[in-house]
Amino acid sequence: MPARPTFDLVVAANRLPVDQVARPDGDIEWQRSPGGLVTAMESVMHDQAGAWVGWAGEAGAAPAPFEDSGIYLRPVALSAEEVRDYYEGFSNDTLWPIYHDVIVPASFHREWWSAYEKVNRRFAEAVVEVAAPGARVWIQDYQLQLVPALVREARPDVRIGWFDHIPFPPVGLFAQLPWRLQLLEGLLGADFLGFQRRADAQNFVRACRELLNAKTQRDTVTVPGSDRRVRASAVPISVDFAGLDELARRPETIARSREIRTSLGDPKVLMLGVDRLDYTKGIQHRLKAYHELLDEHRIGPPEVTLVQVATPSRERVEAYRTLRDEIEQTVGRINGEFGQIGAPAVHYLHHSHPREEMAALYLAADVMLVTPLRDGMNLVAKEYVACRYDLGGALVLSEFAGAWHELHQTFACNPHDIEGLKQTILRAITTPDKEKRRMMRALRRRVADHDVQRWAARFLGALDIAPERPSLDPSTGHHHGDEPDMRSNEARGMTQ
Ligand code: GDG
Repeated sequence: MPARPTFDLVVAANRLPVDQVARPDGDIEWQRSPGGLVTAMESVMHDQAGAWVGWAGEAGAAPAPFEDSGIYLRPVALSAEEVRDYYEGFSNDTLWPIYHDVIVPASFHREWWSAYEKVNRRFAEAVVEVAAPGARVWIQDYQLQLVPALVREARPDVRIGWFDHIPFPPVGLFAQLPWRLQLLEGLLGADFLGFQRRADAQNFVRACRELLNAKTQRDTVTVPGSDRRVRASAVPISVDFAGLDELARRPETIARSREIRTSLGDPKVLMLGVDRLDYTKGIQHRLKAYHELLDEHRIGPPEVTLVQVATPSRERVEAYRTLRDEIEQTVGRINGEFGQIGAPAVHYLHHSHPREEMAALYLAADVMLVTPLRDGMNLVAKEYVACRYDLGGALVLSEFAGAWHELHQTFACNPHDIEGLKQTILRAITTPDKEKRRMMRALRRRVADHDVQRWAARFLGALDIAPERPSLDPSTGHHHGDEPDMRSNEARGMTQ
């Protein structure tokens, strides 16, 4: 048997960046899923070979490891019960609600926790198997919070980073978790922990101080019972700006965006929402504001219309099934009351679309509605900006999205304030084009400069120097506290 290959860079994420598709002849093949994370990884993997550890998406035995476009993929098996308990259960029905302000109540089940522990152990074993001596290991997200400590236990030679794609909750909410200490100890196995916002990193540091009695200083936690230090700071994720900009400029995309507008009856104002169908995304709040605007005759079809893409998500979790029913009922009611023949008030699409179609939709939309109640970052907001090479469009953005801390020239809103949201939507419609172009230009500068390639480079740079030089930002040489986020936005006021 040939020796198993090992790699200097190992990524571990719940999902592999490929999907299994059955061919007509019954064979299966793998299709690359074009997420931002994959693009980011490709950008850091050209001069070093990398491996990716993750679940292939189907319950049962794992396929053998294989290579895809230069990345060694190491599948991890999950049984049907593990998918239910580790993934749908503990990850999506315990951690997800706690980490998103308990918008819906969280469920606590001890057998879910056991499955979470067991699966995290399996991921750690796979990482250990493919990591070369001294490798950099980059673990992704809330499904794998125990992996850092498990990898460290087996392999003190490797450097371990973890990135949190979702918010990290305030200690008052985090403390509800019966397994809060194990989760913190799991994460403290890392050398560097990256978060979307400074507030998330601060929540983590505070949880270590209050729940573990750990010594903390600014962004650094000293692991109790040792002198090892772990750094926790903000490295906000982004999108492949150049790739999206290029896609949006293609003649086919431009033609398709015109075609979309024509088939919608050439509305004066096309509004767009694009979300996974999730209760964190504020889809109901958005529909309520829209419904009231129609009801008050401030807007109406055929001049104004709304396209809502709600991509199917986590359909076996009860809260998601209920949400889908609620949203579909609301859409039906709005269309029943305000639609006209050939001109519905809401075009609701509950299926996913190819990336080319998404780019055409972004390019077609005059007003993009991004109104989450809580969101780690929200890539849709940044994708919209990256596609608007024409400087058209207006972005309505919730203060509760991580993206709001970076994207300053938006129509900012508090989605809980329905009256305020209505005003903001009207302002996004009526603000003169010249002003909107100025805003879009500023937004594009920000996203172009802070793209996903830079995010990955910053994360790995921080991992390389942590924790010896804890407070230095590798990309700018500035201290992290200098980052323009929350404070500058607060200074502007939230009413823009
Ligand atoms: C988590 C955090 C954080 C959606 N529908 C289709 C489609 N999409 C793509 C979008 C976008 C992605 O899915 C959704 O990303 P978001 O960032 O908006 O939200 P989450 O899925 O909740 O992601 C979030 C993110 O992780 C990254 O760290 O920003 O806060 O919750 O890229 O374009 N793509 C295609 N067809 C669709 O129908 N092709």
